[in-house]
Amino acid sequence: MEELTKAIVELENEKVTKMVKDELVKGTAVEEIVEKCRQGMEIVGQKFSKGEYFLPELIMAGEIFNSIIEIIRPVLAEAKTNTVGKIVLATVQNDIHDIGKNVFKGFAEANGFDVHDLGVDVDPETIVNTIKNEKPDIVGLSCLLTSAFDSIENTIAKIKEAGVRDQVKIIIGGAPVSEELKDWSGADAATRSAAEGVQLCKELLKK
Ligand code: B12
Repeated sequence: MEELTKAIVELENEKVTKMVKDELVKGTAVEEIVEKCRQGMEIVGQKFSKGEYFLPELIMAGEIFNSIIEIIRPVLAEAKTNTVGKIVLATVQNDIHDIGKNVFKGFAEANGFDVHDLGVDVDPETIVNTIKNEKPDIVGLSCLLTSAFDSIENTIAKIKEAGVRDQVKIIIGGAPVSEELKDWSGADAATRSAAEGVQLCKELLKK
């Protein structure tokens, strides 16, 4: 296992912070650093499933990742270019995970997207109203809980009902999403990676 991934799994906050800073000094791409950390979070999740870790460990892992985001934010801000499109972003209803969403937001902004972030546990009505008011090109929905898959489907159904479905492209992201989930829910794209998500958004703009 990568040292950085291992330090996340072992919840060594100070070590992780130092390693991320060292990687940046070495010139490692932010995407690569985030991926190593994401893998660590996946293992933390597996340990939680197996009963080796409990909620406090999950919370601690979340806090560690948030401090990583703070370190990489200025690097991403430097990369900022001209605006290429607008994204309305939210974690779906009944889901409060936001770390992956925030990573995607940072990557998207660094690639010229204007991101309107609605936060977590966002109900479909709020998303529909924001589409009407903000007129985004893309709606990004984050989901980490399989129990919140219905919220994705429900959100897209409400977007259709409101008559604004053909005004936006919809991308879903998060550890459990798949092509099957994309087809089932009626989204346009799906990914488990923020970096790939940005590429998909650029492609969606062309369609
Ligand atoms: C940290 C964590 C938490 C933290 C979240 C803190 C926060 N502010 O987000 C806390 C402690 C609050 C938490 C709570 C819970 N959690 Co939790 N959590 C995790 C954990 C360990 C890591 C998630 C994470 O941040 N990963 C790191 C990020 C960077 O990765 P990511 O989210 O996948 O995002 C990447 C991509 O997916 C993508 N992406 C993400 N969103 C989007 C959006 C778009 C538009 C795009 C393009 C891309 C994109 O970009 C990111 C970078 O590449 C996962 C394990 C896992 N495998 O994911 C469990 C996990 C998701 N949690 C789980 C559970 C069960 C819970 C709880 C129900 C626990 C409980 N008993 O209370 C609650 C849920 C509360 C709720 N209603 O939402 C389960 C879900 C199981 C399932 N079948 O659904 C998991 C899988 C753990 C496990 N293996 O059991 N959790």
